[in-house]
Amino acid sequence: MAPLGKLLSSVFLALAWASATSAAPGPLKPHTHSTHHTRSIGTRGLQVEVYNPPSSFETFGEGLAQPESFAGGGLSSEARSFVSNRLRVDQSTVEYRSGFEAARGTRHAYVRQRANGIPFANAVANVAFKGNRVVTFGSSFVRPSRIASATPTVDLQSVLPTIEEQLEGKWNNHPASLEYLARPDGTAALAHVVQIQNLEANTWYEAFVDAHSGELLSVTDFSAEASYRVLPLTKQDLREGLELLVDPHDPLSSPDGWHSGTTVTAGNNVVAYKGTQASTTSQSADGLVFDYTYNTAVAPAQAPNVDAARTNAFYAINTVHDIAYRYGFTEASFNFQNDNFGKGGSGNDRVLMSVQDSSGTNNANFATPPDGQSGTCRMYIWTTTSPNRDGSLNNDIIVHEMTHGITNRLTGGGTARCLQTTESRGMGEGWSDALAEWTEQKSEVIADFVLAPYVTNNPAGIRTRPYSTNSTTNPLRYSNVAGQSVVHRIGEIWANILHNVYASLVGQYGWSPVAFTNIDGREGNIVYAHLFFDSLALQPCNPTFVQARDAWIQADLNRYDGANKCLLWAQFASKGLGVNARNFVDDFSVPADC
Ligand SMILES: [Ca+2]
Ligand SMILES: [Ca+2]
Ligand SMILES: [Ca+2]
Ligand SMILES: [Zn+2]
Repeated sequence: MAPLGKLLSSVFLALAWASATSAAPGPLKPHTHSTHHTRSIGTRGLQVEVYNPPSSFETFGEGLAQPESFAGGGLSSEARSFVSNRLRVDQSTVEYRSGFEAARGTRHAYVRQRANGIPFANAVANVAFKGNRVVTFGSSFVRPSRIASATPTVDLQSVLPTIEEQLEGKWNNHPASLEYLARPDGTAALAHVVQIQNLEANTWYEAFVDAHSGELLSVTDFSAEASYRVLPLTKQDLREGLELLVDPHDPLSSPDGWHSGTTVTAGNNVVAYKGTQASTTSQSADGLVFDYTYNTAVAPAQAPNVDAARTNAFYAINTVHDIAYRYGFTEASFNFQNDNFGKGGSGNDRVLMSVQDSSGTNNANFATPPDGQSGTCRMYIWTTTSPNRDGSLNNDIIVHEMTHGITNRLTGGGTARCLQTTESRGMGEGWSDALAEWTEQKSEVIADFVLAPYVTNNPAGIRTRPYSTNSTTNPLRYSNVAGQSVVHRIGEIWANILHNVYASLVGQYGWSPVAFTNIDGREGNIVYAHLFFDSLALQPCNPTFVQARDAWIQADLNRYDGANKCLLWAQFASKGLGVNARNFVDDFSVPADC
């Protein structure tokens, strides 16, 4: 039995709540979306219902003046005074937990409910002060119908093996604690709180174990990962095999994740769909699992292939978004996002990724309107094989298309009007091939690159020649632009020049396996990507080959103090883009100081 004092404080709490003002949350509600979440755990699909009491929230504009008696005690004291007064509960039931002072003098305090000297895990409140006035107040404090005894009758050690077995992990030795847990039936349970982790499965839970029954009451999932069966971006196409990737999003580039609260292939950066934007792929299991295999024996449009296609397209566009973000294609530089998180640029323009689009075959395209309007990518079925093949399982096609969006937005400041001449559109095709090639490198080995051999089942791919450092394999030069009006053929000339620039930089500085997320390395593939993105924003509207070359040279001066000037000139000049190149007449000379 609990000591008398503790019983009294429980009684006091219940009475206090009976006279609470409208500021307090109302009676506990039946099951609702905002308070309950059923979590499926582990390989056996254990169902655990997680409950959080409803939160009230009030905003006070210019703020509520606080009584003089509250002031001057510091944030902890002021917050506890306000909360206990506002909710009409004893100050001993309000425990200060944390706080900080933000920009412009706003002070934030976080408190939690306490009973019998023990804190609640899920009954909390937050107060913001501006000066000495309260500007907001949120609370999920509860009015329990019954509060369990503060003294455990089941000790943790005796039930730990069962909990570990249920959660398919092990206690990670983080000290266990004792907390109250507000329950959906209106009672407050006493819980042992213990962390259970499984390093192999990448799971990490905080378990709430009833200290009087030993029952697993609730869990906190620290990992919040998502998983997708896809072609990692370094793989070219389906022949290399799908893999289940866990949590591939880059938290710097996509701070709100890829789904923005949905459980389908739609989020802040892209919606991947077929037919209508509502026709997305749903998670295959709770917890943002998108695990769809691909059956090569049946047509792309047949299950499960369309789900595999939407999942891979969603993954690939998001991944290119995240990589490009690191290298400078951000909200402020006109990227594709619905929510720009207040970081500049125009939002509401995530990529609309139409998978197995019915408007064509044997191709793909990307339409780039100005910043603030969604880019639209149409991916088609390829019909030369039986069964047909799907461009959405060919990563270099997806990256090629997404790169059109990047180059059209970064050149000329987001107007989408600055890659419109034959020459600049041609280079647009080249940048798209070149970035696809860059993403599919797996080592420092420089190999010839063939674009999209899978969809046509043709080892020669869909361009006239491989991109190569061997000028017999690929003899294209600047002068080949003359008289060429097919933009993809012009693109091949530019992409082959960039292939040679890439090869030279990697030969000089080596290759980083983490270039997608670590942009600070000095390896050649990272240097290349920086110059690639930097030059796009520098070059003029509707650039020529000569101007695009000059933008690379200047980008290197800006970022690396010109450390690579002569390396770059050597590669450009080797393809006829030397210092005196103009009007599609080759020149092989480099500056005098190189
Ligand atoms: Ca995670
Ligand atoms: Ca994550
Ligand atoms: Ca935008
Ligand atoms: Zn293209």
